Amino acid sequence: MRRALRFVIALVVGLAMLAGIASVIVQNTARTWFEKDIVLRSQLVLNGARREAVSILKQDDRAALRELLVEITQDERIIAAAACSKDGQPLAATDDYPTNLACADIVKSYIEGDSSFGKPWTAIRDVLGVDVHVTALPVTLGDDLGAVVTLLHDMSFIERREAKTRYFLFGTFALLAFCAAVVTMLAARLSWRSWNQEISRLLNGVLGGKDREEASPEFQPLLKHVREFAARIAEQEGEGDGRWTNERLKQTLRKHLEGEKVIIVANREPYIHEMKDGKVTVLHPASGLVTALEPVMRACSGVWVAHGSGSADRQTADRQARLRVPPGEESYWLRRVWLSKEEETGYYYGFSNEGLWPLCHVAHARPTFRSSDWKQYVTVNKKFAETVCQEADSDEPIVLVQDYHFALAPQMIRERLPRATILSFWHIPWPNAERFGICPWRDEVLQGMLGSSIVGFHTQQHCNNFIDSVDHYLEARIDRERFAVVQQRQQTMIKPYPISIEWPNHWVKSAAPPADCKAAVFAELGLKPNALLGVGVDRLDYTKGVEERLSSVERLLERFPSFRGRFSFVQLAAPSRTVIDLYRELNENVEKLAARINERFGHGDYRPIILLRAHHEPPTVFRYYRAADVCYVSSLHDGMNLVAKEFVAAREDERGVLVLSHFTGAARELTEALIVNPYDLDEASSALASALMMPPQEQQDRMRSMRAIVSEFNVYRWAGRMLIDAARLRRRHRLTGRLSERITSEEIAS
Ligand code: ADQ
Repeated sequence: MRRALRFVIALVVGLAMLAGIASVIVQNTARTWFEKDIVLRSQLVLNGARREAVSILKQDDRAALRELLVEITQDERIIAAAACSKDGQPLAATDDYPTNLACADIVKSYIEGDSSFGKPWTAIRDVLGVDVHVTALPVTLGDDLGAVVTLLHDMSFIERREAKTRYFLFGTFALLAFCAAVVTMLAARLSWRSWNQEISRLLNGVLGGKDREEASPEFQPLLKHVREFAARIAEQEGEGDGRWTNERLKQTLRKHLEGEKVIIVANREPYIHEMKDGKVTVLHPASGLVTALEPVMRACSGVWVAHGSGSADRQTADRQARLRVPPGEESYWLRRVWLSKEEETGYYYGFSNEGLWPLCHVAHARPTFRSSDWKQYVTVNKKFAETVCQEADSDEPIVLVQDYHFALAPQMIRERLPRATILSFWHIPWPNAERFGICPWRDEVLQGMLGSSIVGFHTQQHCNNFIDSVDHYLEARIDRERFAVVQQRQQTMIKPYPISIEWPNHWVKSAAPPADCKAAVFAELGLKPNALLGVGVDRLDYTKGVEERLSSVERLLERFPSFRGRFSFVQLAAPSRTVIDLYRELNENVEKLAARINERFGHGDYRPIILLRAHHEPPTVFRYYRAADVCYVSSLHDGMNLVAKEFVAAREDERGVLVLSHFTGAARELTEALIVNPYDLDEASSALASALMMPPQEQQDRMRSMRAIVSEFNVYRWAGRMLIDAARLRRRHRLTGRLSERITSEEIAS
């Protein structure tokens, strides 16, 4: 529609210019015609009086001549007349004849003009500030020129007619422009709707496997491309068509990787056992990585190697630090790794979260690198690499190394298990080469990661940045066509795999209907039934833009007073990394900011900001997603952001609006969200206002389209694509391995 509008504006401007040009042309042509008309009229008038004029001239009766001229000026447009002798002397003139049109000049001009043929001489003269048309005509006596009669015409009627013509012309063009605009907008609207319907029908047909779907001739080329594209994707994904599910992921593992056990290495464990009031409780950590990988592990079985950080973790694991999870379902092993206080401080809080985390996020926090932290980082990576090797039950296991906590582990595992298939996934952004160069151990970090068979990022941009960093700092061959780094005989593919969430989502399945969730949340928060609710769900991390988010709510209430007393924003904020000063400061700042906004706009029971600073279990988080009118994800920089996708998954009712930061990986996929720059408080507050006022039909259209994306591009697809790529690499390595073994044995034999 915006394009149609642009077209209409261009059309109106074009027509206005056309009207201008047409008006000039018409004006000039009309003026020439009118002037010719005046001359013709003058000739006619004089011809009518010619006989009488000749006789008067012969008698040299000047009084009669003047009377004749007065009679001639009875014509409504002739304003004055004069008769001059052939030698330029005045013979007679009407009273109004201007003195500045002297007979001498007129007769001279007439004679010097084309008078030999008896033609009139014409001119436009200024008489007392008014344009007057002058026609000088001959009256002959035999062969001799008896006199020159000058007739003056009023030209103001020409100007009046020109103005009328201009007015009419512009009116016609304006009407034309209006009709064209209406027709264009209608045509755009109708064709947009029918194109949309046709394209969705065709895409549904192709994606749903109805390959024989009939398409109208103009859509045939498009359909051909879509089919080719779908076939290419299906080929890339290895297996037929249809949606990725946990079952399909299991089959992929069985078919392509011969049911090989998958070992995941991640800092965070999926289930943390905590001792609370003398009782052991299980916690699901607030972590995007866990949210994404846990369903994958439930589908693949295998082992999850993680730091055992809970206060009751030791007592719930066996002597090898292992236990079956999920509680009650027991589909895979959790292998806990015990870390000392110094190891945790140096490796986790220090090098990982004070060094690499701020290095990789553009969120205005300075990275801190300490050699003591680096030492612990190396030690802990070794510890995890050893644990992986203990857990591997073949010499070519499939290892999924997760995130920036384990940049060195891939190379360490490779040294011990050269035939292992190691997939590393970096869950946060990768900075540009210049920024990455800040890290004093940049070469070691890169070298460690290049022990992987595949290094994955959320976006192509992060892959490009990684390749550039390798190019800047290491001696390696970059194969830009296949997007791979080659060092000696080791090749590492660099590929984007945008992560997602499970679909169908088991937290959604077990949640109450949205209306019940809304009633429960409104009762919990003491909101009035007509209140409007916004939600934010985050670890309290400076990259998530929580301060900017609360300030946008403040700006909304400043700019749109109708929301005061009615709109509340609930922020579920899980305290995170509070050992680090910056995070403690953030906690305090957010609390102060919320209090200030509440002070400013709150009254009675009404609080615009409701800050629930705690870890919440997933059923609570999903209840809030389902109760909210709007969810605002305002990250200043985020690899993907799964909160956005969880909100979409939670809204089975196809209601609610997602306002999403442009600086998240998710913004590239969820284009039907209201995408904002979280730093621009005016833009963000306008988006919040639009979200709160959005008609239900538009909410449904946007939500439906985002749900289609998240369900299609779910986490099983993410894992499946990586595992299929891994299987391909394994096959290739086995073939080249066999080939080189054969060559070596033939060499030995000869
Ligand atoms: P995170 O930075 O942890 O992940 P995100 O992707 O938003 O961020 O996931 C957060 C998860 O924690 C969600 O599942 C959410 O429900 C949960 N959560 C948040 N706040 C909570 C709270 N108060 N209580 C309970 N649960 C809460 C990193 C990267 C991301 C990337 C993921 C996955 O920073 O960019 O999307 O990994 O790759």
